[in-house]
Order: sequence, then C-alpha cells, then structure tokens
Amino acid sequence: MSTIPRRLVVAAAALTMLGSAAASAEAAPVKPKAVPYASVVPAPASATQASSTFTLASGARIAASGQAASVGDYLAGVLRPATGFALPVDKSFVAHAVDPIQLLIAPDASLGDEGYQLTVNAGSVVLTANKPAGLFEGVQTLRQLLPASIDANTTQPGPWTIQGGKITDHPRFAYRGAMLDVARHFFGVDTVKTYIDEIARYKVNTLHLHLTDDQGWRLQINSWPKLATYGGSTEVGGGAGGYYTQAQYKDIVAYAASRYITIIPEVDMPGHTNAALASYAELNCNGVAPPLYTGTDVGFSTLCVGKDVTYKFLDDVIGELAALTPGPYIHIGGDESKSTSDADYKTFVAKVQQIVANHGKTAIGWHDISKAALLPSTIGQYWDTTPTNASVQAAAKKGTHFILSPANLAYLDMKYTEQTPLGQDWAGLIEAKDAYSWDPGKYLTGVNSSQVNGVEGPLWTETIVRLADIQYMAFPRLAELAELGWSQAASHDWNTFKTRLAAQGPRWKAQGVNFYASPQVPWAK
Ligand code: IFG
Repeated sequence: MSTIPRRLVVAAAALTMLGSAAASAEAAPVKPKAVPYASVVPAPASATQASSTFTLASGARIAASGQAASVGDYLAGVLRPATGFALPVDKSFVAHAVDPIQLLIAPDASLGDEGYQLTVNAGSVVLTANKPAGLFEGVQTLRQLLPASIDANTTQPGPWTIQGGKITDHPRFAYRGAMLDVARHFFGVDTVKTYIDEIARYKVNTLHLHLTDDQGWRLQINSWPKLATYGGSTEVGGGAGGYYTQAQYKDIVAYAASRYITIIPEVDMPGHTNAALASYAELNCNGVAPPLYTGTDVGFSTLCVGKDVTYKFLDDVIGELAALTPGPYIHIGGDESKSTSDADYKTFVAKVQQIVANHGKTAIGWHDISKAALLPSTIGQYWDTTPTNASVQAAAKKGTHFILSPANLAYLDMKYTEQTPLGQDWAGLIEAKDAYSWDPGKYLTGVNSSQVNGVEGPLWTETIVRLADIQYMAFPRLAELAELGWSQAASHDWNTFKTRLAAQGPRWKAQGVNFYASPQVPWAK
C-alpha cells in the first residue's frame, strides 16, 4: 500500500505527464503526421479524432495490474523492438495515476467480451475493457495507430506519435477464424506460432487446425500411436511429413490462448481418412490397410461405419483430443465422404457428434453434415460456392447455426488470378476486391444473421509448402475477411476499405510478411 498522500501522487502524475509532454515537444520540433483513425483494419465501431497527439517518450511506463497485467506485458513486448524503449510494465495498483499508457479492466456491458475503449490525449493513452481479451484487441488497434515502422524488429527513429481521440469498439460476429491445413503439408510449431501472431493483428480469435486427412495424421494419439508415427510419416508429394507431440500441441494451444485465439482441432471423418486406415488395418471394412497416400485426390476413403472398432477408435481419439482442447469445439470434418453410403454417413454423423458431446465438447462439421440429424448445438461450416443449399436451409429451419467459408469468397488457397503461382482455382479466382465484396450476415439463403456465428478463411495446403506461401495466400485476404467478421455492415465499402488496406502494406513489409500486392489496392509507400 503506498504511504504517499494521494494529493502528492496526483501532483507527481501531473508533473510526470507535463514533463513527458514537454520533453517530447522539445524532442519533436516538427509536428509529425499521426496515423489517422480511419486507417485501422478492421474498422472500429466508432472513432472520433481530437486535435491533440500523444508521443511515446523513452521513459514511458505501462500501467497494467491484475487481469490486465499479461496484456501489458504483451504490449511492451511488441513495442520494445522498434522503439528501443525499456517500457517497464507497472503492475502496482497506484500505477494508473502516473503512467502514460494505462490498461484497465473496467465494467462496461456495451463492450461485451472483446470490445474496448481507447482514449488518447496529449499526456496519456488509456485502454479500458470488460475482459483481458478486449484489452488485447484494443492493443491491436493501438499498434496500427503508431507509425508502420513500429512493426520492425530493429530499432527505428520514431517519433512514436499517436493521434488523439476516442475509439469505442466491439465485434459484429463472435467467430472470426482462420484455418490451416497441416495435413496435406505439415508445418512445425514455429510456423504455426508466427501465423497466430499475424492473424491476431486483425482481431481473428479462432485458429482451426485441419490435423488429419488422406495424406497425413498430425497429432500424437497415445492410445493409437501409429496414427502419428506411421500415418504422419509423409505428405503431398512424398515429403517427410511430421506430427505434433501432445506437448507440442499443448504449446500451440497455450500460445494461441495468450493471443486470445481459440484452437479448434479437426479430425476429418468418415472420409479423408486414408492416413488412419493405412495405420490400422482393423479400421478398414475389408481388414486390409491401404498404402500411405501422397497425391491430391479426394473422396476415395472412408472409416468402416458398420464396425464396432470404429467407435472405440473415435471415443479414444476424441477423448484424447478433448483433453487437449480448452476451447468448446471439436471439428469432425464430414466433407466429401463419397465412399460412404448416404445411410452410413447419416448414422456416422449422428454417432460421432454424440461422442464429442460425451466428452464435453460441441461438434462443428463441414456443411455436408446438415443432411444428417444434428444436435441443436452442432454447427455447420459452409463451404459451397452458391448462397443456396437445400440441406443447409432445412437444418437452419431446425435451428442449426453456421460459420461461413464460401469457397469462392473465403478459401485462401484459391488463386488471386490465373497467374498466381500457388493455389487452386476450382471454386474460382478470388482477387482482393472479391474477398471483401459480400456480407456474411446476408449471404446464405434461408439463414438469418442470428444463425451466423461468423466467418473463417480456410487455407488448404496441397500447393502450400512454406510460411512465405501461407503469407502470400492469406494476406491481404484474411485481413479483409477479419473486417467482414469484426466491423459493422454499414462500414463495408470497397472504395474506402482499399485505402485502409493499402496502409497495411508498409506494416507487412516491416514485419517481413510476404503479402500479395494486388493491383486493385493503392498500396501506401
Ligand atoms: N475441398 C476439400 C478440401 C481441400 C479443398 C481444396 C473442403 C471442405 C477442396 N474439402 O474444402 O480437403 O482439398 O480447395
């Protein structure tokens, strides 16, 4: 407990602020042009600029106590490299009276779990939110209000000036996701963590990992060890493949959680299961294990719906997966089960969603599952290329909710143009403007926006091998999808958005992100 009388603390605070403001005024003879609030992606719900500006001085401290402390540490961590400032995080309760940057948990029902309020004036930057997640999302906005060079990993000259004003912000949809297919080509922990950091900048809060497919099983399952050791031993093209040990997977989950991102693991079933079928002969209806597969065909494999061992397998796998998943969801896949009869498919979906529920989780499946009888909590992920789908409409009538990933608008493995060296084009070409030009709340025929949980940008990796490939296909389009998921529909306008998107270019350059410089965007220098 501080023994200094409060009036002296406040006086000291005033002097500190005046001091830092005066010092920074001397240090910056020419009034720097601060980043306008209108350049933030995703667009905030409301933003008004004032005439003042704040300049981060080298002696600045960050006040972040209690639940805010970890976000304070994160903020300091992302500002230190380019500023070269110490930026100590002051976690004492008195800190908020004296430190120029303040992160506060303060109840405000209108902000929800991820909303925040950012107030910037000459002497202070104050971020408030109901929850730490809101502070984290507010930090992403704050980073974009600093000059683009703030994203460099080496010390930059500054000055670190922020436009004064006020932003009050909260998301339109709760589910804003990216998906990475680590089955077709395997990506190690560090690559996944880098992708997590890159999607967090745009307030994406979910990473769906497509862990299993015909070409690979990527997660150690102790009760069925060959799934990973044998089923994970190759990939598309015949490379070495790989898999996450359970310790590595827990590391990814914890890292994502520290960025307020929930991991959703997918075990794709009953189709897309050659890696599992190759690992255990008994899983095949004919008792014969097929060879490992390194091609890119789909629809040729199926678990054996009629065998009891299949449900022991499912219970074991989903049980271990649930124990590794703090989040509420397990994705059961369900797509392209062309080798499973309709009747068997419906039986399978009914059983596997129940196994997921038995382990305390909610099932998500590609929208193909909507032809089966679904639990009220089961969610469909829409990936068709037209807004109208009969079984989806029928499921919606019974209350099913959806996550939208229309392949012709949100599939990040679609080429931008025919000249794009990576990706596919079966769902069409998705240039920057196409990725932005739709409204997730109004997209699906017969499904109203209250049944749309949000959006997700899947990146299938048949043709994607390196982090640079992931970045090229994901940026700018994932940032665009993130805006469709976060910002109010009224703010969706390509002509103003493309200028805001252009301002992300120098930031991606500063971070070394290998983004696609679409000719449709007036990239800032
Ligand atoms: N469809 C398949 C994916 C992948 C994709 C590539 C879904 C749900 C084509 N299933 O999309 O496995 O091969 O664009």
